[in-house]
Amino acid sequence: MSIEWYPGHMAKAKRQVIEAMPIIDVVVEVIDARLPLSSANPMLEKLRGVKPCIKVLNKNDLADPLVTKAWVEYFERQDNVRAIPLEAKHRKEAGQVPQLCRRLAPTRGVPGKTLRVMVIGIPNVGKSTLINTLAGKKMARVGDRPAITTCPQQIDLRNGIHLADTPGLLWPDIRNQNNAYRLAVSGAIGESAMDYHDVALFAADYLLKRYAGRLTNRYKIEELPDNATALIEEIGRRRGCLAAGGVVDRQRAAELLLRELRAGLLGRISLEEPGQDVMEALAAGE
Ligand SMILES: Nc1nc2c(ncn2[C@@H]2O[C@H](COP(=O)(O)OP(=O)(O)O)[C@@H](O)[C@H]2O)c(=O)[nH]1
Ligand SMILES: [Mg+2]
Repeated sequence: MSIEWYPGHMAKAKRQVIEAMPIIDVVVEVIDARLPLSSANPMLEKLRGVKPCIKVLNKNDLADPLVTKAWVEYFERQDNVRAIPLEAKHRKEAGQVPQLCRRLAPTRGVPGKTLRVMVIGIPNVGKSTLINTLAGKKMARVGDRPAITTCPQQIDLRNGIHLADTPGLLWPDIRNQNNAYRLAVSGAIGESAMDYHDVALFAADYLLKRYAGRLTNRYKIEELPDNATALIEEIGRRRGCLAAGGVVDRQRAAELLLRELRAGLLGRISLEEPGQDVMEALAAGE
């Protein structure tokens, strides 16, 4: 799962997206509904220019429905942009994507005028899953290598729409520490890249602030501690993550919290809300 981005990879991936763009009628940008900005590459806005775009807020099954609703409104205020929350492996939900493509490019998708669609996004957001669901069989490449061919093969969806079979691959902005933490919490970037306990501390701090009730429910902690370190200790104690001498094994407690959060066991949780990036930039004195 760990993704190593080198300048060479990035330049090549970007070039491939640029080369594919001229023939594309609608860009389908897949982002993670739990962290829509952190899981995007801001450069895509420039690369797609005036091309219409569908923001697929994927992994909607894991995200907080109220926050997702706010994100849909946020994105739909942008020109030429539509946003739909969905679960990529859900056939009916994914089926909304080609329908929206038609609405965004009404002159295409008729005989002689194929509507060409490309799925773009950072690693692990669900691009291949979405392509597989739309194609109806396993044909998209699985894995995170950038497209190998500069002229991607097209999948004929048999409704006037052609879908590039290799997703456009871009990278997240992990120079921003908060973005990097959110991506790590979501499972999008490899554990090797960050300290597990640090990532869990970030998650614990956020959960205490925004989803305290979920912590109480899941871990049966009536009086929640006021800080992330103490919370992880308490979760470890309650779940028997103990090392020799009966002290809490914080690493194991951290892993448990992250695993359960990612699996949706604390309920549907979003890690980012509209406007949060502005607040964070202000807090950082930028
Ligand atoms: N819960 C959930 N998991 C998803 C969804 N879509 C994809 N995934 C999972 O996310 C991981 C990455 O998916 P993949 O399609 O390979 O992402 P890609 O790197 O963008 O092509 C896989 O483990 C998928 O099963 C979704 O809608 N909900
Ligand atoms: Mg893939």
